[in-house]
Amino acid sequence: MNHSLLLDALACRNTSRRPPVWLMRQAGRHLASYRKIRSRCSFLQMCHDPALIAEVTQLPIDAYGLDAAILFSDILVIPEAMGVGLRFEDQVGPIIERPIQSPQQIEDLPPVNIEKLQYVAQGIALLKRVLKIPLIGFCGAPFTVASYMIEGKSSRDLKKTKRWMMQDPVSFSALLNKITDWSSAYLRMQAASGVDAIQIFDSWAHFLSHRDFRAFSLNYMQKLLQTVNACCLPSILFCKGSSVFADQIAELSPAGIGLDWNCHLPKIRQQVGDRVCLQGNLDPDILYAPLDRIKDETLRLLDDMRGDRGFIFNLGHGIPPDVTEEAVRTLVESVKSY
Ligand code: 1CP
Repeated sequence: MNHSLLLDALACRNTSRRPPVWLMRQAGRHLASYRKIRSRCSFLQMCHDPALIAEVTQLPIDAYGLDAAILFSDILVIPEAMGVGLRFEDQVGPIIERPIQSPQQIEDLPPVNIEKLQYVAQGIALLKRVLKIPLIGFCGAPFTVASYMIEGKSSRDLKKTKRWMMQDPVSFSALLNKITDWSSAYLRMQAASGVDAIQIFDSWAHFLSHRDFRAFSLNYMQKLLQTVNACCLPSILFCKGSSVFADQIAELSPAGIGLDWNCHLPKIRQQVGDRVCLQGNLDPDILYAPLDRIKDETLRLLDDMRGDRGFIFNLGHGIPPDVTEEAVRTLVESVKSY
């Protein structure tokens, strides 16, 4: 893939009239075609089946003509491969069957065995045969993945995780190191299978103070970034909280920073200089607004970033599952016809 809007923007040299556009959670429940497949199998069955990985990854590309595909999978396939047990319950979300409750359980976690994630490599190989646009691979940031392994499910406040971090930072770091080792091997496997870029999701970074973000999240993402750099792929670090952590993230020199919707992107551009790509950052809930308002807000952001060679249009977090396809199409078409 020598030339694409996405890869140009990640290299800060997109000189076309518009930025590339893709959307976090583009392959999700808001799509009728997704819900149809999902009605006959569970979410995890979809994640484990290479043919379904390939099919579902392409659903939003066929529906909207986006500029990049993101691998259909989940950040929690790593804890699953680490043996803690995973299931997804409707209306509840992910459940870790044997959450981490003692330092001994961290010691007992198995060494990296990437064979367990071979189905992802097979899904990527199938996709690379047919996709004409870049494929983004991904994993979760070790801090966010650790929080699910400790909490055992989605949490509003990450109390167990932060209590552990405050009371016993040594064993907490041991857990982060183990997740980092698995994630590095996983990213190498994705790179070897043919992904064109990597995004790392730190969805719960905003629960951390400025200093703890560096100690317990950024330092581990830096290791993952080194892995991705060694594979010669561009990386995007997305953090919920990147509005406040952007300067710290920029210090690591990723190709791109994914911004949540709290910040004004031109201000972040001033802050971090022009050698890093910025991705974002409409409030995902704009997709509940009337179509003309969606269009106006999309154009406002495009005007804000007009002429910026390193800008990728996206939301500030994932597409909500209950918005209409018409809303998403309005957004994408407003970008593409800019
Ligand atoms: O019931 C269903 O059909 C499952 C819904 C669903 C989907 C479509 C889940 C469950 N995960 C996904 C796909 C997914 N997850 C992708 C696919 C590519 C895409 O289209 O974007 C990606 C990149 C993820 C990553 C992911 N999973 C994150 C990080 C990104 C983010 O949204 O912050 C997190 C935190 C998860 C955990 C997860 N997976 C699913 C749920 C319901 C949750 C929990 C979310 C929470 O705790 O609030």
